[in-house]
Amino acid sequence: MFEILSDKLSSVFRKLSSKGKLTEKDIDEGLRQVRLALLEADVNFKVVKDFTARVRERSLDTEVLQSLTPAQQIIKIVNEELIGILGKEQSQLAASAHPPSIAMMVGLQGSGKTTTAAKLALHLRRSGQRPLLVAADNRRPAAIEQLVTLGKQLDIPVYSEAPSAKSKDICSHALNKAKELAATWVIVDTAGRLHIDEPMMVELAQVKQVLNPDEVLLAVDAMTGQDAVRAAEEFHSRVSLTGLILTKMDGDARGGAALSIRWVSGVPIKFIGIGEKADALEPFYPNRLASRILGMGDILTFIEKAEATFDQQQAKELERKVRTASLDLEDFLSQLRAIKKMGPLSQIAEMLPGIPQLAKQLPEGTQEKQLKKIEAMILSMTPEERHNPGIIDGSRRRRIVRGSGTTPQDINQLLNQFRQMQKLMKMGIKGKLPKNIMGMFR
Ligand SMILES: Nc1nc2c(ncn2[C@@H]2O[C@H](COP(=O)(O)OP(=O)(O)OP(=O)(O)O)[C@@H](O)[C@H]2O)c(=O)[nH]1
Ligand SMILES: [Mg+2]
Repeated sequence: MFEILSDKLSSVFRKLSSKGKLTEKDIDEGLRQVRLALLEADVNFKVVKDFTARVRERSLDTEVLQSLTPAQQIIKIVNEELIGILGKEQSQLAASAHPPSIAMMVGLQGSGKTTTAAKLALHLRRSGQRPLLVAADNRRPAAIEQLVTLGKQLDIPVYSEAPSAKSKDICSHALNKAKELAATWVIVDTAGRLHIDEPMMVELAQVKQVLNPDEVLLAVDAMTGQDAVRAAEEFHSRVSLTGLILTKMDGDARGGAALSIRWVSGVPIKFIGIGEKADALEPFYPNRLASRILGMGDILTFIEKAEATFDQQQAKELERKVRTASLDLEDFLSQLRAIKKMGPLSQIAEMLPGIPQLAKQLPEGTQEKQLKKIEAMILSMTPEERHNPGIIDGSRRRRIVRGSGTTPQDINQLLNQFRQMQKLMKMGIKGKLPKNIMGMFR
């Protein structure tokens, strides 16, 4: 989503870095390009203005200008200010002191309320909660059915009534059900409209009164750009939101909504939706998104995913190997398999520094095939070759090609990738990568 913006910003920083000492003129020229890049990404103009003014003021500080690496200082400032407009700290769900805690999903039609309600329930259950989903969208019978089906798939209870019931009644009955089930969270799906209108707001206000929710979460479609920002402002003024969930962040929107909505509406972004599946929901971290935009890769998110996927034993062993830089192709294969379990490769790749470029070169849908090929090649190697790929010469390569049904180029590519990875590991050992990447296998 942030690729174009990210590319443009990198090129501005590269130019600044190549200059060494910077003058006010250099900074203004750099900032002019930053401003254009942000506007092109559909970021709200007020946000852009405020942001560039702050970066400019801080960059012109003599300490920055006279430092040995002014460009890097400026990148640091841009990073901090980006985090600022994205909301500074991570904003968590507010749980009630007296469970069940109650979250009400609101949003325009098609913004992702129902899907997100189910995702949220799954997220909560994974963190040890007992969620109950409530189908209070009685405008479309299919909407109730949709939530019931999602609940069945995830094995999460759903409270629903006939479509003729009033949503506020459904909600009050659902609260009884929650007590009966000893649920710790109640997540209520409500009806959307194409546009914000009076009947919807009246209904939401009624439901809110019955529920007295701890969280009123607006699902906003990140693909709709500044319309999403306007919707957030309006919903907030009518039903007092406690949080935003930006959905469809996996789409190819330019990112303007994500970069403006917190600043304009004043409501924190709590989660982002990154796919249609039930586990495609992530807590929102302003600092991680900022470093992703600045091309530093979202290492922390990656680590969390890795932590959830690798098992402990395997993790310990890998950590030892990373520490001693004795990773071999066998490990490479098991890592690739584990990474695949974490989600689509392109999504994972986007989170790693330097890899987004690489990910772009991977044609969509070839990942599965690619992995199979890699598997076949590694399986066609002798244990010695897997352990010490350096010994693979022309004749060994020909044997592997025959055994795996691939081409010599495939083998070379694999060996190159492997060498790259080893280099990365070695850099990590020398402390060039953030310490946290070492925690990835813990
Ligand atoms: N790619 C992608 N699709 C999403 C995401 N969240 C929701 N969707 C899709 O968006 C469509 C609409 O989602 P719903 O959850 O039904 O939206 P809704 O707000 O409940 O819609 P109404 O009930 O009609 O108002 C569905 O096809 C979802 O699969 C996301 O994060 N990424
Ligand atoms: Mg719905």
